[in-house]
Amino acid sequence: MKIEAVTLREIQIPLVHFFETSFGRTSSRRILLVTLHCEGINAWGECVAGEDPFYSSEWIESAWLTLSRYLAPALIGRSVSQGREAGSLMSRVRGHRMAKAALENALWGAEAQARNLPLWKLLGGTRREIACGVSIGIQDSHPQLLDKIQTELDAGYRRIKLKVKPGWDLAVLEKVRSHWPDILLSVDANSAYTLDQVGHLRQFDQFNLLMLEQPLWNDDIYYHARLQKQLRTSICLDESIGNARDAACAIESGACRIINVKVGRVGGFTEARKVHDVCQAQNIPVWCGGMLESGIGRAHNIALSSLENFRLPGDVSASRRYWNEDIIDPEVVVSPQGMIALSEQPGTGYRVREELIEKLTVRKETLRPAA
Ligand code: OSB
Ligand code: MG
Repeated sequence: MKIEAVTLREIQIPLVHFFETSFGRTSSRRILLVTLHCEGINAWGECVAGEDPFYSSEWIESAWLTLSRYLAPALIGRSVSQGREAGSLMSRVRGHRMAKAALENALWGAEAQARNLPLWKLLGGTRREIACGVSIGIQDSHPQLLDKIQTELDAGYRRIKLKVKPGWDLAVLEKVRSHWPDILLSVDANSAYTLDQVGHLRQFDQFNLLMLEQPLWNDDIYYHARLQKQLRTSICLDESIGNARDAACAIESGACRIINVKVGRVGGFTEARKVHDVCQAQNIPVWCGGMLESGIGRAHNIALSSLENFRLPGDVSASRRYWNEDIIDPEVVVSPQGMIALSEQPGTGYRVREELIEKLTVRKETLRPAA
């Protein structure tokens, strides 16, 4: 399969409802999409870098520049038959894992199409359906949050995750637990606390949480290990895990008991599978995180979630929670039992709606081999 050209584009789409974390509120997304043009196959990838460098140092502008100057040129003109070959072609560039993942994942999709296989099978998945949870952002008021939780429970979701930060934590949890004493409930702090708040964090233990996600610094493992020793609640790491070595280190040091795998955060499917395997060997469950993806990234998350050690419900939920109209067909639907079925179709199993994408596109650049 020869990679003849790569198209980068930015689309803009409003979210159905704003999403607020400890680092800020997002109401509309700017999403960088890539298309690999490979001898008649067009394969799509999504870069999950945000509008701002707040969740990670990568953001849409750094990703665009790195893709156009370095990463796409490293692939264009090359004959590559497997998604896993992308990593070594791009390895000269340090970091920029979300930018790399967009291309690598598109290449895995191209390989699946070329081999006429569902992407999830190519990745080694075994599950025919995946369990879904939801991530609910910080709201303007407690009643608004309780309403949202009720809506998601009614829709069948199997785990509720709440964003927390100082001032939106213990009182919120008390209310939620008094309404729903038994639901599977977790919280995500996105690094909003420090180790000297251990006394405060220990109070989370009374709420029987499935996990406390990324309480401390985004790049830290060591102090999470110190914290985990003082908590009954299981810590889950998200931001801190950039590759399989980080996962091994976090597990060995006791920094967490659960790991959130985001394919963009670790640089693509190849590394995501390695993180999965390291965790599986140590009996640490993983689940698939989300980055408010469009259907293209969402379809990739679904395929990844079919691997065996994705044992907890992920943040992979229905298209309609995010978008009035998704850019794939069919859109992602979640059953009343809170499950998403894997498709038997070759590739991702979702058709990319190119006409709609064209309408949403605000910039576009096609990179071809230098003459
Ligand atoms: O920390 O998991 C996170 C969204 C943007 C950035 C970071 C995170 C999130 C989410 C949203 O929690 C998950 C989703 O896509 O629904
Ligand atoms: Mg998180």
